[in-house]
Amino acid sequence: MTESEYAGALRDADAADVVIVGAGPAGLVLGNILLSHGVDCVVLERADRDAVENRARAGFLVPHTVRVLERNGLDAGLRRRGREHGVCEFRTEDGRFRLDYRRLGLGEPHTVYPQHDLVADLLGLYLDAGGRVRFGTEAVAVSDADGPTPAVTAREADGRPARHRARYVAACDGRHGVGRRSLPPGTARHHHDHGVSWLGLLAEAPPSLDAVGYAIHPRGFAGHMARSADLTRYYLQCAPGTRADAWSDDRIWDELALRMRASAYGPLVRGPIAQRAVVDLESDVIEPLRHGSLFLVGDAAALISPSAAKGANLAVLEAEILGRALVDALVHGDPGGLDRYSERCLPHIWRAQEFSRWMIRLLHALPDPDGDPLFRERLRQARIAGLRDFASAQHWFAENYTGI
Ligand code: RFL
Repeated sequence: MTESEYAGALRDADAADVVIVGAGPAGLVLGNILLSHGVDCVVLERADRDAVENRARAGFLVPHTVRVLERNGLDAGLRRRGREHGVCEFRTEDGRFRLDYRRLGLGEPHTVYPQHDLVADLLGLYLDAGGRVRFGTEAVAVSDADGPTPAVTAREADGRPARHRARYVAACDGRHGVGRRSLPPGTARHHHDHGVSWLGLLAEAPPSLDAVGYAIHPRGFAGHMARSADLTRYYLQCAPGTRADAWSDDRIWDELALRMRASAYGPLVRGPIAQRAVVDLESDVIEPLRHGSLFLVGDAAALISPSAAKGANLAVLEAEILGRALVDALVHGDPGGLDRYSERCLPHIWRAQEFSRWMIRLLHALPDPDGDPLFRERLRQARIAGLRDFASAQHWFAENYTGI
């Protein structure tokens, strides 16, 4: 279909006060909050329900996220199946040390709960409450965001185009979504490529240790994070440009065992590698997060490297701030919260970016074509020794690790 045929074939779909694009953690927390306050909304989601409920990603929820879910009545599944987690173990050429971070800093643990379980819970609650989701519907443009009735043009599940009119549009559709593409020219996107790539792995195997494992090895970083009794996420630093299928399962397990020094500290529990993807460690932030009646939330607002496990937590934080502001505007006639949305979220986003960057520098000697590699390596060693030796550094780490 040509562009003009496409525009000609447009039909008006059902209108809503708020059109939410994307059924990830951001879109579904927002949808549930709006629905519980009687605000009419619809979620447009490109994927089908099965794909949405089975997209394995994050797993470490900070205490603030748990509190948001609790105060909005969204925490039943997490309370039943989530597990508290409060220790990380660093393994380096100098030996290993553990930080019981739940007893440091703010004195709170993470809750380990796989993101796909959280998304399935949020979706079930939203649909049970009468919420509308249009699966298989890809938003292709946001128009009239400057005016009082913006619209989202979408390719519906039957392939036909439709226009969804709204008072407000919440783009919760990730970094490649339509929200970002609909911003006016000149909107700032601050981007940083950290120059490091990880092979992200999901193993059908129980966790190998009772801690988050961070291993620093001359061959590169390796990480271990529990997800559930029979699923574990591992990371292996790899050369940028590596193809995800370049390594066999056996090579992956051998390399993980080597870098995590399994011969000294205990074997890894092996199992099939169920998912693998190369993650280039990148960050970006859009400023501001609002353009007229269009709001960016979650990964659409800011992409953050997975080094400090903050992405899903920021998505939930922003969704609650926007949800409350939309309720104030649409139910109580007070648009002040919408005016402050960007300035309220951005300090949290930048703080998380700073800590994620600090974690990357803790775990890698970053490439610098003009610098002395040994100098940077020695700085990295000094950084981790500081974390091992100074109580003040450990408290700072814990506060940032579980804070948002
Ligand atoms: P999502 O989850 O990507 O959801 C966006 C949804 O939008 C849909 N979509 C569209 N729908 C309609 N029309 C379009 N044009 C659309 N374009 C996209 C998509 O199908 C999808 O359903 O974004 P959201 O809600 O902002 O949530 C962000 C989080 O998913 C993300 O930040 C985290 O997963 C990041 N992350 C982690 N975060 C943590 O807090 N803790 C962790 O331990 C953690 N581990 C991780 C991670 C991300 C990873 N990857 C995949 C980079 C581990 C990994 C490997």
